[in-house]
Amino acid sequence: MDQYATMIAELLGLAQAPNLYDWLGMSGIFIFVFLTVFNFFSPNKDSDNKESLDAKAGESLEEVVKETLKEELKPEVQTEVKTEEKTEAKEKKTSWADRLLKGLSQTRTEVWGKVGSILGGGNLSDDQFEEIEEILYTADLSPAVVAELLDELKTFSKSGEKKSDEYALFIKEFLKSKMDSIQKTVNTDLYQFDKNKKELKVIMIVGVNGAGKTTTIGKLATKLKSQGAKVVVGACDTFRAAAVEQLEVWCNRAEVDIVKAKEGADPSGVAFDTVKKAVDENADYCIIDTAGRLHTASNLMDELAKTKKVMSKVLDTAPHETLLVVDAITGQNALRQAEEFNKTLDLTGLIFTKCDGSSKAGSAVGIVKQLEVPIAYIGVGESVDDIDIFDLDLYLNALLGIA
Ligand SMILES: Nc1nc2c(ncn2[C@@H]2O[C@H](COP(=O)(O)OP(=O)(O)OP(=O)(O)O)[C@@H](O)[C@H]2O)c(=O)[nH]1
Ligand SMILES: [Mg+2]
Repeated sequence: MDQYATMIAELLGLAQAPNLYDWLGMSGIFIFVFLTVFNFFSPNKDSDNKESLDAKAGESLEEVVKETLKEELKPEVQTEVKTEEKTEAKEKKTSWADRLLKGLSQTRTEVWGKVGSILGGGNLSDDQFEEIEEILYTADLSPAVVAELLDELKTFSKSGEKKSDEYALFIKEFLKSKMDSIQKTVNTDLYQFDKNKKELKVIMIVGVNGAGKTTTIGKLATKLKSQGAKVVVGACDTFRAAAVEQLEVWCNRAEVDIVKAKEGADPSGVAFDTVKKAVDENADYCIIDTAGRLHTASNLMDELAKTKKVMSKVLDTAPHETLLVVDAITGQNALRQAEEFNKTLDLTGLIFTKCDGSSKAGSAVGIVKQLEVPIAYIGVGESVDDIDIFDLDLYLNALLGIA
């Protein structure tokens, strides 16, 4: 042992064999050098991340990279990323939801807001239920629907104290149950152009004066064209020259073809020519505008029936859809109109317009239930984006203020 100590002493240039303190010092130096060398060759942070990436192999690459980056970002940068993501998602998802929410704001505040504040107040008296009944009538729900809803609300309120948002959900489920099965019968071809389905769809649009037929056709033609469909529009409102001009402005803007005739021409003839052009040119959609008329004017209703029949002479399945445009402002009176149009034309759907600026948007429930005809589209303004598919959940949430 002594000879090793003497060797080390010589190597280190020490005058004598190392004592205990020399050993301790040397061990310290050795440990320091070892740790430095070990740390240099050891796996670094990148490979740690690689391992965690491998572990997340089941997730999408994009998500994993995002998560990994986020973990490494400073807290303030993370907050920015989150806010940006939220804004992007909101813009994509809720632009129509926002329009609808805004459009239905009058009905929501004037009807459901008031009902909700009474219901949320706890123990309800008969007087309060009478007040609720009166408010519900202003939404133009049908009397039968109001009576049934009141009964259900009374039973629900007896089962213990509830908050107003619990009542809102209860009312939503009630209204949904009245419309859901009918809404499921909407033909989805109306919503979304499928380029693989090379089949012409002829859509006839009818309604009373000023309901919003021409504007709706303009919006729909724009929507379908932007999906890549070839659209031909027929100006069968030959009653007024201005009606053709109005439709022409929409068609030019949407860059779709229009078939028109002179003022006073037979609307059936224009309908015939339009469907023929659509067939000959392999169009995807053919939309027929008609002159507004009162449902009580039997000669004008007969004229509509004739226009409808003529289309089937060109294409025996046409028109595939006969849609009644209903102005929400009309409220319960719209039910009478809808019944008459349905009798003459066998409607396949409704388009609910002008839901903005009216507190009677609730009339949709009664009309759908009574007529057993679904709502295909809902309009909440005059601009081209103010129309979309009638989504029952979205509609009821917007109506009742459910987030
Ligand atoms: N606020 C609002 N206005 C609308 C909506 N839809 C249509 N309008 C307006 O209602 C008015 C009548 O619309 P039209 O499209 O001409 O109605 P129409 O049914 O074709 O009328 P006639 O051809 O005269 O029977 C126009 O001023 C439209 O801009 C809507 O959803 N909301
Ligand atoms: Mg018109």
